[in-house]
Amino acid sequence: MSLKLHVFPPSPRAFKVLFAAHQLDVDYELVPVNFANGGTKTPGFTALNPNQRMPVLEHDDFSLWESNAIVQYLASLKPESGYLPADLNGRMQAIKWQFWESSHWDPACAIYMFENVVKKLFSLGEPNPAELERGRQLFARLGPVLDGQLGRTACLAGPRMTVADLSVAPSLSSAELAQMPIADYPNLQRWLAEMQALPAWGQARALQRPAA
Ligand SMILES: N[C@@H](CCC(=O)N[C@@H](CS)C(=O)NCC(=O)O)C(=O)O
Repeated sequence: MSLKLHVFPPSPRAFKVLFAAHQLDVDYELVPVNFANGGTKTPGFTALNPNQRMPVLEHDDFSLWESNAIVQYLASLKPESGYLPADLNGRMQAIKWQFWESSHWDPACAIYMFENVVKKLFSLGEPNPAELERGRQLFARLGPVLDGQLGRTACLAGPRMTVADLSVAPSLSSAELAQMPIADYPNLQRWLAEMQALPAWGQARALQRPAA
């Protein structure tokens, strides 16, 4: 198999590319990389991504880092899916949400993940209340943006699923565990339930938490 995804499956950023690969029906080989054991710091991995971060895609002699770029690449392999819309306006609406995810949504969700999940997992001490408050403030600003959009359209960039949904929903793949405050957002919850009902979500979930 020539397409490889180098991932640490428990991470939401790994979940994102795994969910995308399954939803788009792209064949891949999962190459586990554990950053907790220095797996992203080896010379081989550093040659693939000088940032020493996963996920990384390798396809024959091509490699790519940044999870949202990987999602776009996977969608480009399946143009008939329409997940990266052919029309310029539709495509830019979808890509806009990927930029929003990288710039705003992922950093806010990552605070909850780190404080409430990662610290426990790696015995890094108690959650920091000041950090959780920073997360709460960011989430209070971003939640209404997402919820408002999902009140207007079935999917994030319109009536059909696109790379926007593939990129934004995975930050919520451990929402309960991370105690993210999603209760007040009914449209977000409706959309998340729809994403969770997809077989691809279940397949990525099985890789994220094999024992769950
Ligand atoms: N913006 C990047 C973020 C990637 C990232 O931060 N990956 C983390 C794990 S979730 C990582 O590999 N960290 C390893 C380290 O910091 O040593 C993306 O979306 O791909």
